[in-house]
Amino acid sequence: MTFSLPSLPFSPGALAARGMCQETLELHHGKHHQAYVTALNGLVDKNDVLKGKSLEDIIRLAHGRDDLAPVFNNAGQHWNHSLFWNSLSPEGGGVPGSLEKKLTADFGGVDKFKEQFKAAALGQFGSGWAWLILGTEGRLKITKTGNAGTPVATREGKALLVIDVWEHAYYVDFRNRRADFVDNFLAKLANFEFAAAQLAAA
Ligand code: MN3
Repeated sequence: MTFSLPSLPFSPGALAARGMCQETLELHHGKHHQAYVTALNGLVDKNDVLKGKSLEDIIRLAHGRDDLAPVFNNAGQHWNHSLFWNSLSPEGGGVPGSLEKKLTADFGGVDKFKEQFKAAALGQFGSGWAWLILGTEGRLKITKTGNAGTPVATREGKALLVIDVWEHAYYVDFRNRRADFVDNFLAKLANFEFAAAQLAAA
């Protein structure tokens, strides 16, 4: 199987008025994400065991194996970024009623969810990701992963929403201010409609 860069679900300039400029998206999607896809294809092409396998199977197979660390890193980054683009919206920030109800049941309210999500995003030392996940026991939870870490590898549930906290995600728009980037994401960019749809489909 050859992997390819998914199209953005919006035009690259569509988020500029909401705190993520076109340059950020052109670099992040067109250069960073494309580089992970290109590297992954090159690695899979040389490995008969991985050839033809799904992205999820490749991630799980490579997880924890030193000899397949480059495979894991590029496959994880491809999967994580593909979810991240869907976690952004030009109409982001609004929480639909169905998701609000579940966030209230599992976190005590939307604001409490946002506080915990922000704490995870800021508490991730160095590069990584913060996640809203539907756990296997049916409760929502927040996790964080370093570098290319992904809940696909650990099978800890279904990822509903993710924020990329690698510096390349926010340096053009917010410089070193990760907290402002996370606040802006939650207020203006987060595609809670997508998260609600993921939840409904689970
Ligand atoms: Mn990134």
